[in-house]
Amino acid sequence: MISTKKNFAVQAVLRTRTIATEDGVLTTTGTARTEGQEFIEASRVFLKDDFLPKLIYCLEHMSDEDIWWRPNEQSNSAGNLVLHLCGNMKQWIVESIGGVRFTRDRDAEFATRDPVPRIELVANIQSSVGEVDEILAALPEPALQAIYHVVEHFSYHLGQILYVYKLRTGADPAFYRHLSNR
Ligand code: NI
Repeated sequence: MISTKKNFAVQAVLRTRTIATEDGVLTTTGTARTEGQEFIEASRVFLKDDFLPKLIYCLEHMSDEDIWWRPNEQSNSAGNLVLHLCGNMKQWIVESIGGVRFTRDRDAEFATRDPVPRIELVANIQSSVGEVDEILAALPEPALQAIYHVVEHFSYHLGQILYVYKLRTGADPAFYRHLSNR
């Protein structure tokens, strides 16, 4: 859990973003000196402390059949979307910003039909987010556009995966229960 220490009053919206933890609010540290640094830190919080745990929750609460289920050939399975998120983060951040060579096979991310074991999917997304986080932690402030793309892209596909999770399990993970007064 990242604590809140507000040193100055900019970026209030990012700093007070709430996620669904039992005990409440997840924010940046408030120690960033520039808006660019605050943006980078907030992006790390989104990816590592907000999106990643939700994605792993879904994977751990679906069967392999659910993870690789697709409603039709035009729609991706949750498993394929996880492979796709890993490829996207490695290309845009790890290779483009971090300079670590990575040969992406984007088509294979969508084409894979042999179920990749859940444990491998989880390890893959964890290490991809971990590599991204390390690079962003050491980044002064360029490449905001790439970070913006990767964060919005992760959120977009996380929403699809959550939708599959609900369709297949009939369960509600209640990630946003803190926003409801019922
Ligand atoms: Ni995509």
